[in-house]
Amino acid sequence: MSDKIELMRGDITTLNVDAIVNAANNRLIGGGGVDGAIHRAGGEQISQECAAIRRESGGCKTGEAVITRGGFLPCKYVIHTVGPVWHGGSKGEEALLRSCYNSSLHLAKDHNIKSIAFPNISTGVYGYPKEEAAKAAIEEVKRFLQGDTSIERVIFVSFDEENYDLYKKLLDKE
Ligand code: AR6
Repeated sequence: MSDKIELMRGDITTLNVDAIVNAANNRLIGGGGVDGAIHRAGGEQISQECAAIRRESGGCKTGEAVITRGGFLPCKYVIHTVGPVWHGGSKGEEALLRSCYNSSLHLAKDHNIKSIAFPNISTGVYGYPKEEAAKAAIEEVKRFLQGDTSIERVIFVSFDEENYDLYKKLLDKE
């Protein structure tokens, strides 16, 4: 495993890192899953900054990422990215999912972020198959880290056991 990549199981909102990534929706209005947990724990600052982005640009396109501060969360920033809804794989889902990781890491670099935690984007209500999602996520992060020395820590956070076991298997293979 790359010494910059870590895996943990648990709730991403508890992490004391520079940035956590949110699996958001296009309107940045909060929702269920990890998005709901982040908005609940982070409070008003996050929803107000999301509202400002919505007024300015309509929200966030699928595969892209925007940034807010962390409100009451222990992290400094939240990077909101919107994963693809799984439609069977022929609607560009993989490229969009890869783009979520890549856009989030670029935004992190632009904000001088050294440590960043990712949830398993799209693998909840958006229905992306977990193993394919994990492979794409790990490949994108590694590719980015190969060309970049500013980010020191990337943490994959799995909430459910199935995702955790998949990441463990894939990362241990390295
Ligand atoms: N910490 C880390 N991971 C979590 C947490 C948590 N607190 N809670 C859930 N997960 P999902 P999506 C995991 O559904 O599929 C929202 O309503 C969960 O086990 O949160 O990208 C948004 O507003 C799963 O593996 O996101 C969008 O409308 C992963 O997070 C939509 O859901 C992603 O599941 C986005 O769907």
